[in-house]
Amino acid sequence: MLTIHHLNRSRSKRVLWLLEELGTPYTRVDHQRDSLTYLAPNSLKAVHPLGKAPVMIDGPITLCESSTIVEYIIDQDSEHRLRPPLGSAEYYDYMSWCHFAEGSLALPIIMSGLMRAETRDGKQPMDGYIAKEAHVDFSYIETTLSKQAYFAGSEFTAADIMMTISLEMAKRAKLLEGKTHTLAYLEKVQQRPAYIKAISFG
Ligand SMILES: N[C@@H](CCC(=O)N[C@@H](CS)C(=O)NCC(=O)O)C(=O)O
Repeated sequence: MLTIHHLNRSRSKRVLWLLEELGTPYTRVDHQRDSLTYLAPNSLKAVHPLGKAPVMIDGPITLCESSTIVEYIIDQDSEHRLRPPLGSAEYYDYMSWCHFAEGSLALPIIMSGLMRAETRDGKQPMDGYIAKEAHVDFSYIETTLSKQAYFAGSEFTAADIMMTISLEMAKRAKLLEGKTHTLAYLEKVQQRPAYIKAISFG
């Protein structure tokens, strides 16, 4: 049975909604945001180092990222309902929108929320939020790369291509200082012939 760690007023609603649509059985564990900072409680950090919701646990598998959890749940469904057939044009539209939601769209929405908080004698100023996010995310990345060669384990995958470009931006923004494993990883993947060929195109 799947366990979903749910935080009130959060993206874990996506996962609960999907499970309800499919009628997939699950156990829900509730966590409550701090009423002042609106941050997640420490109980979520005990479940996953990012301390964010949603988190899904299924036996030995613990997953964060709502989009990954959504794919996992649909993979388990015998008819793979609510996902167009793999390889169809609709499937790639589906994938684009799933990535768009957390990739392109999240930034302007979060930035506009932060700008509003900043101009309202915010209890949680923008700098503090960004520093906290950067610390949590880059520590998580550093720990991951201290234990394994690539993001998805011992083999290079497209997840490394996705992450490398983001890490290059982070490095330019001086967010990787002191992150020795992450910097070594970057140097390693940047030596791949296909990477070198890709950057030769400008
Ligand atoms: N990209 C992640 C975002 C996870 C995330 O930021 N979750 C928020 C709730 S929507 C959270 O747990 N925030 C509490 C905190 O950062 O303390 C996903 O889609 O699951």
